[in-house]
Amino acid sequence: MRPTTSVPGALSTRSAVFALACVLIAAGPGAVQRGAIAPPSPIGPLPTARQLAWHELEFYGFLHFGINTFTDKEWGYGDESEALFAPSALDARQWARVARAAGMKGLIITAKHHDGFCLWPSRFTEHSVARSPWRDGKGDVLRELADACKEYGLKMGVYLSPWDRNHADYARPEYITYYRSQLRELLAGYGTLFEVWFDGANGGDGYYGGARERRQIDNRTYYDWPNTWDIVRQLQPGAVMFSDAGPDVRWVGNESGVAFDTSWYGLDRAATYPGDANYSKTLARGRADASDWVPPEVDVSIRPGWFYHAAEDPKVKTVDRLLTIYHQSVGRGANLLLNIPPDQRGLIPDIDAERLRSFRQALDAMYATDLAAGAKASASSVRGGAPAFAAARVNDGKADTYWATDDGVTNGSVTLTFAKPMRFERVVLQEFIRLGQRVEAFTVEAEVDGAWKTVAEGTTVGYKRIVSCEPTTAARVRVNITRALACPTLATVAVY
Ligand code: FUL
Repeated sequence: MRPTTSVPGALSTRSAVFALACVLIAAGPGAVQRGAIAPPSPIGPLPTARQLAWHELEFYGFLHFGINTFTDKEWGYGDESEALFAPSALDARQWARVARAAGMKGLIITAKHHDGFCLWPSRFTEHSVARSPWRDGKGDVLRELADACKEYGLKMGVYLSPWDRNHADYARPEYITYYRSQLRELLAGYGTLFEVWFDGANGGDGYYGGARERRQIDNRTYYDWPNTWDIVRQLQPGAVMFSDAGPDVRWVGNESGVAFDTSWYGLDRAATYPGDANYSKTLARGRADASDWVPPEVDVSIRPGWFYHAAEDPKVKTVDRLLTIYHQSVGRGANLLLNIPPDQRGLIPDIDAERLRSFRQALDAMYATDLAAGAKASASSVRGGAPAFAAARVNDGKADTYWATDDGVTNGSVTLTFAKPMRFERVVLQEFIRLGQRVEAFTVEAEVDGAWKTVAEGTTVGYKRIVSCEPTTAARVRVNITRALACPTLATVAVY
């Protein structure tokens, strides 16, 4: 029967929807679910699930450790005797404790550096810990690290240098088979890995099984990367892969601990390859209109070198320097991979460990109280007028709710009103990156003595952006998105 309003007692479909809407509105804003007003359409390249999980890590450690630790070098030639590897007190649990106390979420270790020496007893070479005096040749650094990471709740990653100055077959096709066999060993043998690190340094002179010569390879073709990457996808589907050019995480283009001020996650993967000499100059900064989501990782050492050298003990970076690095990496939407090299004992030196503890304390003190929590939030406009996208989503403590504007509205502002004037010097912003990176420019204003004053400004936001200003006391703070690629989203505005 076709329902009509003229039949008493019968409800048309239209009026049933109307009645339901009345019930929802009467029940208050909490009852109106997102979906009533559609979220913004995603734009540009988008992060995969494994990349989203990676963004959330923000900060983790790098362990450069191996033959170089005992020869006082940065790059071993590949002819070093395995007998040199003799840490007197190696304790991976100490590494994990230091990392945890520093607030790191994981550790990535040089399972094999350019010299070819393996920190695990690989079945495919004799150039490994199995031939060293350490633990009578029965040790496995990777195993000990995996156990320690598990115990201390850290994630683990591996660095497996493609360049191998020890291997006789390097630069020949046979070496690729060897490299992949080693990779499989690592991927299958040590539990879940969060990141696999493919270094860009390649070719040149080396021992090469006694040949002692110079060998060049073609970066673009020799490694046949797509097929190596497939192995990682098969054996560790949750792991991101780092290289100069991705595929999941890209190099930031320098080793001094600084991400670009304007930092887009987009990179045209097809336009580059690991070891691309032009990469730092042209591609490292990312592009708004590129096709792939490949966010930058900032790798930097707490010391001048990557490996431990006693002579560098007085040169461990200061807390101030580490804080600057943090703000120029995590504060610019990149992740921070901070190298903390173990010494000849196989321990992270006290001086580094102490520095990291002080760094963490300083950071925790800086970000102890978010003044935005509990502030009243209002916005210039709200997407569809819907509570699901209201200003209050920026300070509800949830990363998966966000303020958004209507389609076509590419600027707007969120104002936070505190119960009383508050002194602050930092503002943290986060976009809801599942919908893409959208913000191109923003300013932060404070209402001082009744007048709005710009205290900070910036360009891209992405997963996280931290801007600082002169210490300012104000009862109201306003974040203006002045330019965006599409209607902007803000998941977080925090004030410290
Ligand atoms: C570079 C390497 O050559 C260094 O030795 C170090 O491992 C650094 C992280 O990457 O390309």
